[in-house]
Amino acid sequence: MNQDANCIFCRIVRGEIPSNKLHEDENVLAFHDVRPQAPVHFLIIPKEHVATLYDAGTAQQHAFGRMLVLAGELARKAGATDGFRTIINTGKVGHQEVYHVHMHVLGGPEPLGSMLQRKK
Ligand code: DGP
Repeated sequence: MNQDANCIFCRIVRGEIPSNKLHEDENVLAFHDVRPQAPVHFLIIPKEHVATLYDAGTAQQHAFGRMLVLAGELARKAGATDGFRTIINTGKVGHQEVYHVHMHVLGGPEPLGSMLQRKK
């Protein structure tokens, strides 16, 4: 599996940086965001290092499909039972901070919050 020695999220996958995990399987990991923007805010990532959605290909189809399939199940378990937002930031214009693909899942009573406004 492709990994990047210095990537923060690869280091979380390897257990070198602690995270508050919601789910782990062969291909994906889900953990709470360290800077929550909503009452429920977690990230789902592929375990393989893929920097951005620009770098995605058929090799990632299974893991990326798994990320989408897990979003609702994990959102419900985390307490977001009335809906949620999914956001994948890509590149500079997309305000991507961590260059390892991740899907934000934001829910709870006020999930809109500052996520779409921040950094403007
Ligand atoms: P962005 O790349 O802008 O889509 O967002 C990156 C998110 O990653 C941001 O909401 C904060 C979160 N984050 C960054 N470093 C860590 C970390 O070490 N642990 C956890 N749990 N979240 C992190």
